Amino acid sequence: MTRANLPVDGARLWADLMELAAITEPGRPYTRRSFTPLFLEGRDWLAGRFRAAGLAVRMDTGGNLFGRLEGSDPEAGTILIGSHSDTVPSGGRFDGTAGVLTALEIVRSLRGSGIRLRHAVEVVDFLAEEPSEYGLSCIGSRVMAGLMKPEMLDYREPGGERLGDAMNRVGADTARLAEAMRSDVAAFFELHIEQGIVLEGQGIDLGIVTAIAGIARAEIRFAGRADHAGSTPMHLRRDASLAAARLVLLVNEEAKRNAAASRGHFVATVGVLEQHPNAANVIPGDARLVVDIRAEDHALAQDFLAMLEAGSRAIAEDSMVARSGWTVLSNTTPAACDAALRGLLAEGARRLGFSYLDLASGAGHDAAFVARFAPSSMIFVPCREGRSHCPEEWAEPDAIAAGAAAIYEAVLRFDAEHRKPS
Ligand code: HGY
Ligand code: MN
Ligand code: MN
Repeated sequence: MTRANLPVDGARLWADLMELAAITEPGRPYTRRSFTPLFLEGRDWLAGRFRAAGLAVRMDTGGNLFGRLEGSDPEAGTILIGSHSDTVPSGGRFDGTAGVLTALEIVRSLRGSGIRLRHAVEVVDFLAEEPSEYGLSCIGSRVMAGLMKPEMLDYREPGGERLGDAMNRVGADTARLAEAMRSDVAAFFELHIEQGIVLEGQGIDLGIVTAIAGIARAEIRFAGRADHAGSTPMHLRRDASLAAARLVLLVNEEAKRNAAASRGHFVATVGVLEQHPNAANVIPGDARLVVDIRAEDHALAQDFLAMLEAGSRAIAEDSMVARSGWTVLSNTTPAACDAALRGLLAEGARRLGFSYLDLASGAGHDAAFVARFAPSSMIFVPCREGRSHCPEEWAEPDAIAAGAAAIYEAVLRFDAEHRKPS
């Protein structure tokens, strides 16, 4: 898809994307994990780009980074555009960063064309959207939505650091999280790669997201007894890995059953599977699993959690081990995207001559948390073979520019039409 005369500079945007992608762990591209020195290096780079574009740079108490361009009407409120700059381990170059950098490109293009909106426009890089080593995702947007529970700040990463301390270390202020909550956001737009195969498979230029699946994550621990793998008779073993393997099977079988139940999008997997001491000739004494559940139907996800709680207890008993831990790490409801903003994105796509499709998101996004406090919308661009969360992740420059242009058009239209409720 190529369209001449887009209102944004696709080449400049692409150059930014590749420059930020180069800030990665050299040994496992593309990795810029939240709270790490590399993440902070990426943020410094972003802040520099925001300043170079003439934006006022600040960080809120939730650790979110903003670049702000004032509007002509201080009563009009703020149009927020952005995503996240942290990655999964060995992730891609576009998940999150495409949303932050298209936001920057949109503001640069508005300024470059001499357009002064009534609304202020803010580019945002939300803190730690990906599930971090502390066991929680969407940290910055969760704070903005007022949904960061105090006990979550005590979550610890394997080295023992508290999440709250890590947040303060990167510039947040966990003693003043409430100050990050906003009432001035009139609209939020997030561009993201689809991380699925629908758009590419149907040759559609853009996806307009209808709803974002709810995410539940549960941590389960089994405690058996480490013993000699060669001399311990089978009937005396208390093998934690046996219980773990049975739980993986249970998750897969029950998720497939739910997915076929025609109650909307439903998937689940065991994304974290650790056993200790993880040595060939030692019967694993301990196992730790984190189950990731996505559902459009919130009640179905709650039923699945209840099944997991009972099922893991039964598996432990049957495997002669103890279930030594059951924690629901997070449990968010599905989020609907704002119908009026979806209409503006569709109109923008039409005006630019792009095909588009309404579709739900199985992936979680900051937009789901923004939807708790402001009208929130997302536009998807195709990614090659639907691949994401891997170095093979790829999106075409023209596709990203098209998504940026559709948001640009929607922002102009929103600014012209939206009057703050008196
Ligand atoms: O896990 C997700 O759904 C998102 O990519 N963070
Ligand atoms: Mn992701
Ligand atoms: Mn993402």
